[in-house]
Amino acid sequence: MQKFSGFALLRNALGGHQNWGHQWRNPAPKDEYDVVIVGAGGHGLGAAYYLAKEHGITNVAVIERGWLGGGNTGRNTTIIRSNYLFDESAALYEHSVKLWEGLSQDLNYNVMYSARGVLMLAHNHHDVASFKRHVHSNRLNGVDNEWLDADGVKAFCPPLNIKSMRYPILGGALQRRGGTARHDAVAWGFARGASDRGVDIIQNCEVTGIRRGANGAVEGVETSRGFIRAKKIGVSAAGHTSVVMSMAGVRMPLESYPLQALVSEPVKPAFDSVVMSNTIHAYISQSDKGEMVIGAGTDAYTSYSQRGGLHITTHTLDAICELVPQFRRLRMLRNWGGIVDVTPDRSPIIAKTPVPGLYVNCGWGTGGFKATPGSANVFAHTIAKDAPHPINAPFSLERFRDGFLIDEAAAAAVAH
Ligand code: FAD
Ligand code: PYC
Repeated sequence: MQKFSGFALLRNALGGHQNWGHQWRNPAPKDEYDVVIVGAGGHGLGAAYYLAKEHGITNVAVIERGWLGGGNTGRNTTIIRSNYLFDESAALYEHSVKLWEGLSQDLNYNVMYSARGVLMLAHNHHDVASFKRHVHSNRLNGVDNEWLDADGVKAFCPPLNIKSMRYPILGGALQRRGGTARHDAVAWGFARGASDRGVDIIQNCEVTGIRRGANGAVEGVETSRGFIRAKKIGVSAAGHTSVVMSMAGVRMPLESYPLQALVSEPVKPAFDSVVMSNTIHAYISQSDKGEMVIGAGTDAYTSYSQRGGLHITTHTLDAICELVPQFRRLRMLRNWGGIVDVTPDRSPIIAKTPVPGLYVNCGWGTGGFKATPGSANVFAHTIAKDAPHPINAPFSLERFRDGFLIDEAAAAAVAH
């Protein structure tokens, strides 16, 4: 694999940047693999990377119906944080943040992780009580989070209007280690690292069926490029997980909704943190290109179309204009949607399934980007060992049967 270093940059600059090699191979599918992963988003590619790196399992294919990183991985607003309420979630999301902190070095690929602080705003007394509870719970779990009063919010993020609005800001919960990363780079970095270790990434190849043998175990996947035999199959298909799992006869406790985001025209650096408000349905940060990255809550109806209702985004822009009045004259550049897979308790499922050899990583809803390295890491463990890692053991399918729910609706921070 071509290494990125100061020296390599200099050498390639002298050559006019014409000599960089391809970052991953583009092979034809083999007849058989030890593991097939369905979905080349960050979670699927990351699982393949950790299967190869940590478990020595390299006869792996990641099968993607479109292009790698073209799903929610390439459509999200890149917020990273681990300020979830329950012990199980804190362990999972904090595992991920710790991996983010060293990911660029691990992959030798700059994922542009920027710990610029994530501030969650409180606009009413319920918000204040709820966020303070999160702060205390997080600190007990060793996760950084601090309460700021209204003046503290203003000092941390001066562009915010804290008083002259319908729901004034009463305070906020700040996780300073939270922030953002470059979404495409995460997919590309994992793809590069996995491919270099022997993983085949097969793009433009749709999984259309899952074949099971007489004993019920998986035998392989039917695809638009023919049948591919596999001893194990890991499904990481986000909004289309229910569709793929139904191919094996497994009904999932998931609903799929559109979630929209938009960006403004690029402007000079004006907003150096991430601010979220669940109560008035808006969140905002500034990308490295200068665009304001803005998002809303989910649309109210289930759908597989990667677009949503215009009234959702206009409502969010109303909220942004109240929060940061100086942005009233910004023009919006692009708007898009992704399909997010939501569980009844707003926590993910990373688990074995009732079908031998079939594993699933889904239910990330509006919040799985932050979890990409951590989830991929424990999903790889689950596939390799045919047993969950202690971190993802609580995130089983059976919890919906047995009632051990992990209700993170408040920490999801995006209304859905
Ligand atoms: P994806 O990247 O969607 O990958 C799944 C892949 O499976 C897709 O590429 C798809 O094409 C493929 N696939 C599906 N069906 C098949 C098939 N039959 N055959 C082959 N391939 C198939 N999370 C955060 O933590 N922070 C945020 O700020 C944030 N903002 C968001 C904003 C928006 C607008 C959206 C839509 C989501 C946001 N999320 C956020 C959620 C986050 O994007 C997702 O949880 C996460 O990216 C999921 O990653 P993934 O790899 O599981 O899925
Ligand atoms: O989970 O932090 C999050 C998030 C922000 C925007 C969408 N999801």
